[in-house]
Amino acid sequence: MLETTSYAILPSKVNRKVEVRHAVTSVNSYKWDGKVLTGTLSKGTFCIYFINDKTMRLIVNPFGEVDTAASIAAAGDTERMSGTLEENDRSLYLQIGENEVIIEKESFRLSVKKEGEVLFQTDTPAVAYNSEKHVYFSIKKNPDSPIYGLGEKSGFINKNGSKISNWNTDVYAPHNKDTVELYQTIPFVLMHETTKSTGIYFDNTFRTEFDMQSKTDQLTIMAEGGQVNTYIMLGQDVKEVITLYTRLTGKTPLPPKWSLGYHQSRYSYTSQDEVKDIVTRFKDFEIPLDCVFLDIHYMDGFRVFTFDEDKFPQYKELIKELARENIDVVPIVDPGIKKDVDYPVYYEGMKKGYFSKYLSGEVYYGEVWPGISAFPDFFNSQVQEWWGELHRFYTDLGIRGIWNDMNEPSVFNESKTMDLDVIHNADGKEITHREGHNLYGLYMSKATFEGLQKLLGNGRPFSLTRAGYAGVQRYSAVWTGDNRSHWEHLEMSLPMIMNLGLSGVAFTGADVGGFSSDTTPELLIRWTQVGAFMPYFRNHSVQDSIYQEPWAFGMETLASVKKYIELRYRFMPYLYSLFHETEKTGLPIVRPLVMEYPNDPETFQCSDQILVGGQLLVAPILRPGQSHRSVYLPEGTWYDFWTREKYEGGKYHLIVADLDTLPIFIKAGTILPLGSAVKNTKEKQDIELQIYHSENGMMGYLYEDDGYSYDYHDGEFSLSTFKMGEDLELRTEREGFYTEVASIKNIEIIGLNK
Ligand code: MIG
Repeated sequence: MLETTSYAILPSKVNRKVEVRHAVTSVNSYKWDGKVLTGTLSKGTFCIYFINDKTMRLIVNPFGEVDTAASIAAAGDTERMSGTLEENDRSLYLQIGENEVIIEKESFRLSVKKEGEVLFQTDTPAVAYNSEKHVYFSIKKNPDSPIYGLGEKSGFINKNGSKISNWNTDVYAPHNKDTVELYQTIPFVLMHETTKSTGIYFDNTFRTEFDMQSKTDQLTIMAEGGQVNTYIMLGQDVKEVITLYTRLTGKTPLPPKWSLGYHQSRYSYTSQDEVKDIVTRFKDFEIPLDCVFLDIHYMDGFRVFTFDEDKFPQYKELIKELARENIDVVPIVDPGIKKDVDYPVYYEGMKKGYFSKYLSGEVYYGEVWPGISAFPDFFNSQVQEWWGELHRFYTDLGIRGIWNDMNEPSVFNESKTMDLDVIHNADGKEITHREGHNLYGLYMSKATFEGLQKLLGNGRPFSLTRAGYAGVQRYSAVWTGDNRSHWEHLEMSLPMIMNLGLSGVAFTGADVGGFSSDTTPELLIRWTQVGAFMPYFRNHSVQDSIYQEPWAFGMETLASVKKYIELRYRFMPYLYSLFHETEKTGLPIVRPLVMEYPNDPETFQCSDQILVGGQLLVAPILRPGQSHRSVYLPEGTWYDFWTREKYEGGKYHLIVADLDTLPIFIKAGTILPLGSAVKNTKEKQDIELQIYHSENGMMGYLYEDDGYSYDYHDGEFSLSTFKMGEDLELRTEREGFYTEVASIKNIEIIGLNK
């Protein structure tokens, strides 16, 4: 209690601990098999190989043999490239592809060069450890260059100069710059310079810390256990590093189209009547809607895979009825299983030994919503299958999407989570919770997504998760947890979403309107404007807060909120096409400016503007009472989406944006496919092509398929490429067999002769 007052900083409380680190040096022996270099050091062992021309794996285990198995996250670690090895008194020289790796034998300092240029360099000592078996890996960094990544973190986009740790944590307290441990762990950073980008993926699931603060020219990564296990990606720019990183950890699969529509949620809509009422209002006000969420109150005593039949007596009919109106229902599913022998999920889980246990074999119990609960050991593939199959309860009702919460896992106790000495059984490999904690959410997402895939047959599932680890994008969309209805949190959501995207997680969003604390009409409008261009778009708020559905603040606010929900649907063809691109390339939907303009230092720290895909720039108002803001438009020509005014890039502009206006700019040369007004994504849209004139030619894409099935894997898609040159003739090339393509109803060239 007192710790939250000035008592926390009493002089007598300062306790400067001197930490002793031991360096790992000298290559004592080595073995080269033509692809993999292994060897012994002053303490422990090391291993180096390349999985492709631009990705090197370096493992150092100061305590014994290196573990070379690829983790669940690093699923793309399958190849080993061949090379040659040379040696002199001082160093080992590995030539692999175009890379020269130089390992100084005495210090174990390592660098990678290409055509004489240093691409990567460790510091000395490169590796160290301490008496608690923490391991340290130090590399050189440029004091002035930005560092991105680390997934879901608070603060601005550039992390250089800060110290950031990773331990999946449920944080209800207001998130701020110091709240670095949130729900996700993605131990990956991208160090960017105008001439090159380097990705460092530290694939160690223990609690980790990235220290980019203590020394201006050094990045030290610490893990509280395990080994130094890094993948170093040598890219020429940001895009290439993300491509390499998502080749390793996986890409975001194309989601069902309905999951890209507008979703309405609240903790909680507590009865079937309330759910119906919400949907009726959307209809009455003619606001597009794709999905309503059911938070924990739908359940019988917070038992997952049940309904409260007092509050939802006709839940089966309810879901069917909404399905007929093309509205999906997504229920929440938490991992905690109520300790109650009359509850079949608990009974079965106990009988089969599927809950997480201590070494003694005793089940771990922790308190969450349902009271004392047990926690499935998702690390085990039998448990994953069992869990997946349990979802038949939902899919039989017609449900096609699941929301996973509390999967850090969050427990109501002092440590906020499971005991660290619980042992998870990853198919025979036993790991402590201390090591596996950050993976719990990832494995739950895997179980959920793969279970739904089986149950839905040929349908694409939607899964949304709060906790995760690197690679989570393969299974789930991510929302950024319990933000608040604070302007600062609206502002922070931009760099947070951009850094998630730079860390491979493309399908993301923050609770629109803010989750806890009370929103205001103005904040709701501005937040809906931003939400409309986020990969995932859901309005959600906490139980005792003011209601924040689009109509909650009267007709004027409603009109503005509705305008932006409608705009989301107008941009749906562009967005869906982008998701298709993401599945292929791994590149995010929402991008920082630096991704498209890597040579322009003006973009390096831009936290308050986003690019949606490569051509659309959104510069929202993020402060109350403001109707003007400065907007940086990178090189080239840009058009204001609303006024169609032309702007020269490479400089700042003062833009006027009253409460009803979100500044949106389209790059000259873009062919933008927009869709006609619809009630939701299940209705077919007509297409309008807006062609933003450029003397250098114009181009755009439109990806279409049935929006739901996997038939597109078998060619049932249509990818149209539109091109226009000086003759102003529109040429269309089409790939794929999908025939029910939308009709193009209108083509307009913007900016001609202006
Ligand atoms: O706060 O299920 O982040 O979205 O509404 C406790 C209730 C648990 C946290 C989630 C929030 C959700 C809430 N949950």
